[in-house]
Amino acid sequence: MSDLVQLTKIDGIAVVTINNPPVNALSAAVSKGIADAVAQIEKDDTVIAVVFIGAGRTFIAGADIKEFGELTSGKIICRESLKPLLVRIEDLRVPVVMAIHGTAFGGGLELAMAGHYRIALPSAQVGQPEVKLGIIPGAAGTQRLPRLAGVAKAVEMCAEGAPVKAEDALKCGILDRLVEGDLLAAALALAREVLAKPAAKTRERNEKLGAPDRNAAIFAAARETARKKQRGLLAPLAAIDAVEAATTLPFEQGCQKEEELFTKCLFSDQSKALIHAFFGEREVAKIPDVPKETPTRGVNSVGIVGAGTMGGGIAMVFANAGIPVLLKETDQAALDRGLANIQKNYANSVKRGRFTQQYVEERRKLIWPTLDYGEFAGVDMVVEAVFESMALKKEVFGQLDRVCKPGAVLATNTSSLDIDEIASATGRPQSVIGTHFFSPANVMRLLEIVRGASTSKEVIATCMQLSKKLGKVGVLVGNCMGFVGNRMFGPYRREAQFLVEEGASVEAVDTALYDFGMAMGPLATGDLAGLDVGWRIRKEFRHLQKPGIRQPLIEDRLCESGRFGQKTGAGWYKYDENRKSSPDPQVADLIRQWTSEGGIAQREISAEEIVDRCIYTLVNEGARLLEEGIALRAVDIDIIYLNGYGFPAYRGGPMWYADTVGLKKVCERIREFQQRLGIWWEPAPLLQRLAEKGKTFAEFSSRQSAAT
Ligand code: 3H9
Repeated sequence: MSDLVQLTKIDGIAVVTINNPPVNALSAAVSKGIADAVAQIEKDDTVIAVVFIGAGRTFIAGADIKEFGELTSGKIICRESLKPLLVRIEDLRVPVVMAIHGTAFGGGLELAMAGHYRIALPSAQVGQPEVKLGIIPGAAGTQRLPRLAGVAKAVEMCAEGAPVKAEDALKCGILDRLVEGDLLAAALALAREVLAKPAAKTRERNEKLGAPDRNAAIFAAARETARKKQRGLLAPLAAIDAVEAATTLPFEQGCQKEEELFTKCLFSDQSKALIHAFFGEREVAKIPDVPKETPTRGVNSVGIVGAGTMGGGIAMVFANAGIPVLLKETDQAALDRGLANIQKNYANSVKRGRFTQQYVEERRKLIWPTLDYGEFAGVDMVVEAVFESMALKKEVFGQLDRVCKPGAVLATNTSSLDIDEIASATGRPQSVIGTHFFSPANVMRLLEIVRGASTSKEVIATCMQLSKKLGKVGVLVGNCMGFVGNRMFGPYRREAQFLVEEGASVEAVDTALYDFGMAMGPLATGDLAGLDVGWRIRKEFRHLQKPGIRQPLIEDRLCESGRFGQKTGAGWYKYDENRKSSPDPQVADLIRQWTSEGGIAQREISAEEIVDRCIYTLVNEGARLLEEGIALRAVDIDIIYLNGYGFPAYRGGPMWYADTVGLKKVCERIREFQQRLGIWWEPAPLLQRLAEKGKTFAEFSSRQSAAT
């Protein structure tokens, strides 16, 4: 018997304990351990019942995802199917009780469903989250789940992948009993209780499989929802097909259909990209020179300077994590406006069913208004969220330096300004760090954490840990204009504008990128964020522009004519009172007029060119950031783009996408653009080198990590 799976016997009941920390992933070795245990149980006539349980913090969080990567990359050539083993468990002549705590996800739930009874702690969760990895359940989950939970619930769980709380799982029939306290004792008691009852095999329970008419409506609605809410993803549709097979085919044939769909999904680029994103999200938490033993500072109270859109949103983020907030403004009217906005946002969350009224009231009580910096004397951390002006930020940090206690973390929510210059306004630059939240701060998952030249490792570790507590994905980046996300976004939006100037319509540019999978087109994004923001920055930095280099001309003109985007009802598009956009012929006329004045030739531009120019400019700038060390690894850039900029997760992020296309091909296309369009398209040196050597960004990053 392996260390990963232990078989013991308690009063005739065989107890199979899975012990593969941290999450008891069902690796090949664990499956082998379970198969060995089952073989022994099959041979042992004295066994009267069986209990399966997980050691440590969970039951089983699913198949070992790392092994999927090894399989699709050819490192291992075959994976033994779990299905026959599950049938053997289901066919055991004695009752089998699955005892669930923590999570029974993916293969974990599939194993649990092969038992005859399922008992769980109320805190447990079950789910088939495979679609989030671009695959579908592969061990008969799509066939057993509808037999336990009914067709509608099974379709929802397999196609959407959301976890289901124990209480709901009990209601829909996935679980048979919830217990408080000692789970093993309760499972043994249940096993004894059901000794005399014939064991119901899930695969033979057909009563919940429904009628064809009703099922047809369920599948049609699910497909429509999947196409809308999981746009571009193949796995949700495959999952629906597989559950449908459970309702039309006998179990074994249904399983075959599931296997075909599973294999197709597993070897798809989408699945590789989503698995990259899953591990990437965990990888970015690991900072090579900030080991996980680095001491952290406790953050149990926070001050926020500025109650505008960002400050208010950030206050909600901390309050939602249970951390009390002192929210400061310069005058009572601004403070009242900020608090009213917070109240409105919370009310909307209640209306949309995201939070309960009680939850919101409790959170709201954690936000305390103040006009006085003096009140920040006791807080553990301050986040400055004032207007993007260096002079103002330095003044704020000077004040904070005077009032805050030693050891307080002093963070700035700048989206582009120099952290070191801000830190220079204090006598403690080691405590100063950037925390770049994305708007709306209480919704967006990304948090760029910006390391200044003097920021201490302790402060970095504190903010990385805090990001998790706040429900954010924290990515550590270096200090430069725009950091990682915005430094790449600048060229991306610039290219979108050049395309419009050269003859592509506003809608054609946005549609091409939307169809590529971006949450929104670049021009519509500008309208949403406010075109005036970039316009002001460009005006401030115009003196730095090199003469003779092409600059976009239309957005500045739109701003000069008062078109700031959604907030003024007009930008690249026009907007009605509900902020619904429509193409504006007036803009098309203005563009024609301005480009003709500027002498820019017009031509037909394909969707392919639009996508290549916009996405490859992201990649090219990403390569520079990587070589400069501003981004630690290619995956850090990917995670930033997936969580902060609406890049489609099933393409894995810009750097992963480029690796998938092949850097040689990407570099050749960039050279083609360079010849035709000039200076902005000089290929990044790192990209050129990797392309020449036939390497990927991922390989470059893993070599860098190994070297540190
Ligand atoms: C599947 O089951 C297919 C089946 O149909 C069978 C087909 C035959 N594998 O997230 P955390 C690692 S597909 C390998 O930080 P938390 C994770 O990388 C699978 N590794 O903890 C991390 O490693 P490190 C379906 C895994 O408490 C460490 O464990 N299941 C796996 O915040 C801790 O993870 C899923 O999709 C895995 N399955 O969250 C569930 N899971 O420390 C995926 C985790 O080196 N997992 N790791 O960075 C999760 O959703 C979360 O990990 C969970 C715990 C909620 C369980």
